[in-house]
Amino acid sequence: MSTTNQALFERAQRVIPGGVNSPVRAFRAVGGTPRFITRAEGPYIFDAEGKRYTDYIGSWGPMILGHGHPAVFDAVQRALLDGFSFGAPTEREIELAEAIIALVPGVEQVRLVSSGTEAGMSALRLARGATGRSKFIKFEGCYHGHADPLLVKAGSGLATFGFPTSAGVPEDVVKHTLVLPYNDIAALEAAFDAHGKELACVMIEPIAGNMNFVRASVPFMTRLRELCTSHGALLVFDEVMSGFRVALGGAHSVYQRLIPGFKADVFVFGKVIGGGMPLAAFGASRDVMRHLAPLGPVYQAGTLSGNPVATACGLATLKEITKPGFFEALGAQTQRLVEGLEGAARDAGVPLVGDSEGGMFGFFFFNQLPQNYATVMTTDSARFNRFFHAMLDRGVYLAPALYEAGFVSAAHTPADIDATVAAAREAFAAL
Ligand code: KE4
Repeated sequence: MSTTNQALFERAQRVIPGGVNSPVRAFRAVGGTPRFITRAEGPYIFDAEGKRYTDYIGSWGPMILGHGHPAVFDAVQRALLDGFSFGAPTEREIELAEAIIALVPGVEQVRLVSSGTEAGMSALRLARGATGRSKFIKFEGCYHGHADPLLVKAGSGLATFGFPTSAGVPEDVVKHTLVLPYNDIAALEAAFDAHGKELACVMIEPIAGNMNFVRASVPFMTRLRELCTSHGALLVFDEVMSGFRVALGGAHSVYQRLIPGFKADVFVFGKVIGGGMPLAAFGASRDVMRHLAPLGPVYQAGTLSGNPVATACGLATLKEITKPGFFEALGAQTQRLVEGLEGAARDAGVPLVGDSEGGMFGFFFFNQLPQNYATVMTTDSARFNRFFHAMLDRGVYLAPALYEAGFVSAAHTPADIDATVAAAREAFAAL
């Protein structure tokens, strides 16, 4: 039955709130009708009207290999033949935990879960249980999933609605959550002066993809590490988006190169680690992880945690991205895209700046790279929305919100990148 995106959207809205199972998909920030995707292949996705788009969302990060990678498909198919879910330990969970530990210095043990929200929520509970403290710091513009204590000035989704917090989150659940401006050393020092010994942790997106693309500055990250160490607070790296995406060792490896001896304490992973299947993880030293049930008093559990099919998908994905040269090639393509967009904008007299690391990128209709959420939200959203639709009309699927990051996969060829830049040239001319 051939049908249109609009017809599907109307039907969906009758039975699913907003017609979507995750708010950002509803195109509320950019307007217009969401595309209902029927299938995907390599760097492309196809909508209900048979239109092809070059995909720069990649399921919001997981599809780093592109869609339908044969080795991943085979691994998932084989896993399915052995069973969908057992609710019992499997060797593959050990293999995935070992693979993560091998790639992330500082992680000695891992717990697998089913979503980034679950991983972030559990990492916070673990940090609180391990330190016996309740307060923690997060940063405006960073999003760590939708667990109540973390839904305070979240940077993803809520940023559009402008709600400082989500409805339904009782005041006393967020009273321990301190929200600071990103990259603001003075605010950080003041918060530690006031609450240092009460802080269980500081949770941060080291390269923030939920306010498009903002890097923690080296001085800020250096000071953050010092303050956490001197006050006994755990430094929690939320690498759900940046992990195995900006580099094989995630943003952590980027900051280890920039800051000698740098190490975070707790890590949160998702997206790429599941290869498109529901799988996420959190990890830390053995000394921190020993607080988790069944060893310790911090409870955490999950029916589908470490699911055998999802772990097969994640392992097959990891196997591909650890191949020599993978990130060099991916980084070069992503850089080519950003430089192409900047060049097209410059030739059209449109202020646009971009940045990228590995397979993750961002760009702003602005004259310099924002260093925090407040600045990101002053960038030209009307122009972004017009650009978004001009590109969508030309078969390029960018993130439908100016505060979201973009993703390039290994399946994107130089020709795909050049075609995207050509579409941008047309879009700028049309704007
Ligand atoms: P999930 O529960 O959506 O798997 O992960 C939550 C999460 C945690 N931490 C970071 C840094 C994240 O980026 C996310 C989820 N990212 C959003 C994109 N901005 C997912 C897309 C969506 O909400 O639909």
